[in-house]
Amino acid sequence: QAIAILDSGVGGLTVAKEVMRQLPQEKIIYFGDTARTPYGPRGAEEVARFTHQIVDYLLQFGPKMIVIACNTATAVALEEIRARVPIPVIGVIHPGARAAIKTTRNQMVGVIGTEGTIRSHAYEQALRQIAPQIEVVSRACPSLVPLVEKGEFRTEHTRHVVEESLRELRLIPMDCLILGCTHYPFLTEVIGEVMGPEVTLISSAEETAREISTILYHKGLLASTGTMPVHQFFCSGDPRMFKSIAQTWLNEQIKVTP
Ligand code: DGN
Repeated sequence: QAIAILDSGVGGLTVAKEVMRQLPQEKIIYFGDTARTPYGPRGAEEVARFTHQIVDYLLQFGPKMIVIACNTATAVALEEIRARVPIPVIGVIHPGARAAIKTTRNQMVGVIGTEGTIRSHAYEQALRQIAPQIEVVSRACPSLVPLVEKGEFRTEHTRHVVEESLRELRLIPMDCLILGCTHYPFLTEVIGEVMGPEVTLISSAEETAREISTILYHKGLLASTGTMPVHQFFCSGDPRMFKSIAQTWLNEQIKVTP
């Protein structure tokens, strides 16, 4: 039985990679909705509808768990999907918030994400529920996902767009910044350079993988020892760019089914 991971495109691969590292025996079935990316500018209802469709598609494979590796989809659909699906379902917002709470020293945390995620205030809620003293400053960065989907991680243009997107946040004395979109870890180097060394960048991938591990352990669902998983990748659009980005990021050859 596999762990099913979904995103609007290549972003969830940042979570998949961490799952492969922390849980090397687990098989992953990944779905990237590259034909309909980006989700950020879409309304909540539409993103929720797409997420339900992908979950239904993935359920055909009889997974043991579903990971909504997209903040935009987590913000609008996690609770509904949890309520209707009989297996564990997790999103990426709570793990990201938890990682920031562990990291911040000055209790001032920045959040960047898509318009959908920022509009939902899901991070503020997740952070304040656990640590009400934390001050949260958030900004939508709608230009970043399209750059990542095009594989433009380190170009001059990317640097310029990141600088523009983070211009106001740089003036705020936060000590950590949540990359509240699973696409953003592809831009870690540039974002790190722009924010400067005093700001720790938080990706939810590591903490999400840890949560998956804990749930599978407690439910007695960890893969049996000695299995060598063959992961499966699906995308709804042209598989060429997806495959090229995925192979470079995961550092392995993969097969992508369109
Ligand atoms: N990777 C998605 C997220 O974490 O919000 C965003 C993708 C998008 O489609 N804008």
